[in-house]
Amino acid sequence: MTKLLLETLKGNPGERVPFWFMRQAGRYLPEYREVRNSTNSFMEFCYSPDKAAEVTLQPIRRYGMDGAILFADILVVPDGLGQKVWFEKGFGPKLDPVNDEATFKGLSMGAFHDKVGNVYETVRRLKTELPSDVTLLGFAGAPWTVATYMIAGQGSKDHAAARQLGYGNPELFGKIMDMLVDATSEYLIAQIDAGADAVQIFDSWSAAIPETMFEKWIIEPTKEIVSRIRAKHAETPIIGFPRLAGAALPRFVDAVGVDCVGLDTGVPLDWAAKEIQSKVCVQGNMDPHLVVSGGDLMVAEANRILEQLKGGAHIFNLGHGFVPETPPENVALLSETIKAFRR
Ligand code: 1CP
Repeated sequence: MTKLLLETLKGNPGERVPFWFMRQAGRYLPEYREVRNSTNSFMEFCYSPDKAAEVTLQPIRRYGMDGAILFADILVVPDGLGQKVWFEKGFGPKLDPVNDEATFKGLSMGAFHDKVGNVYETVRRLKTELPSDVTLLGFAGAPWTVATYMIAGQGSKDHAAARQLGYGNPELFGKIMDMLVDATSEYLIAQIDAGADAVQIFDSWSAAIPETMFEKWIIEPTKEIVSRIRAKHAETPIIGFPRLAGAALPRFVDAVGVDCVGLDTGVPLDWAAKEIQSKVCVQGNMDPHLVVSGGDLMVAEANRILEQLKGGAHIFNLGHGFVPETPPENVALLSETIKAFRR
């Protein structure tokens, strides 16, 4: 059976616009919370193929998305490199910070694939369990975004610790980024080997970076990852998502060579149609907070997005992930609205 989402990524859109949602598996679903509550730690959950495959399938059963995103987290990569990573209830991720030569020495690729191998097993299971018309998406965080957590030891507002290390000790920062390029490339290639149809690289924190640093910290490492993936899997589409990159988006698309780019909620769509969709597939960009209130305004916005991007390849998605307070019935209405649209 043809996979509409995969075909659209390859530049062959059909009449219907394919869709999936960032954080489509997550706390807004009661069946997710049930599985989540049956595990001790979030990392253990990511490394449990049965549970991770189950929560990946849950939203597909409910809503019939065209794409299923592997359940895991971007912080699996630092964990695989030997950094201590854990999630604290009500706080979010915590890591033993890597911010000097001594802490950097604790990282290595040595045990990486053994440590994260259960994620590849989740992909293999999903490959056999998913309906044949659903595209299986693998993913990883981009080096810059993952480095912001590794260096600060937690999520942070302005990513001050990573920026300051990048400026103040470019040699050490460069070593961290190089290791992330190696690990992320191998990690994504292994996901594709295991059965992922396409992969997305999340650069959630690429906002407000000076253009010289955008080139070094965002474009160069992502471009290198894309070229290493292409050397092994030339046919597998790659989605880039440099969130909040704004006017730097066309440069990102041209330089990195992605097949599709995720648009965050603030990107004006007439501009995106002209400057980006004329070259590659675009994905996005409904405000996740509008799905909390739902109703006529959500339906009207969904139809506006679909209309504005109907001239080329478009995958409907959010501009960022669902928030936990999203009512599941609003996701149902949004899904039906997208399915009813014809280009
Ligand atoms: O207890 C829980 O259930 C925690 C919520 C949660 C979930 C559902 C976390 C913790 N991670 C995930 C899964 C996840 N994370 C997926 C797969 C599920 C899906 O999308 O359906 C994906 C693709 C991610 C990616 C991820 N993790 C990103 C990039 C995308 C984005 O949202 O910007 C980032 C930044 C993370 C880090 C992370 N993981 C979890 C938390 C609370 C955070 C911190 C976010 C922050 O700093 O604000």
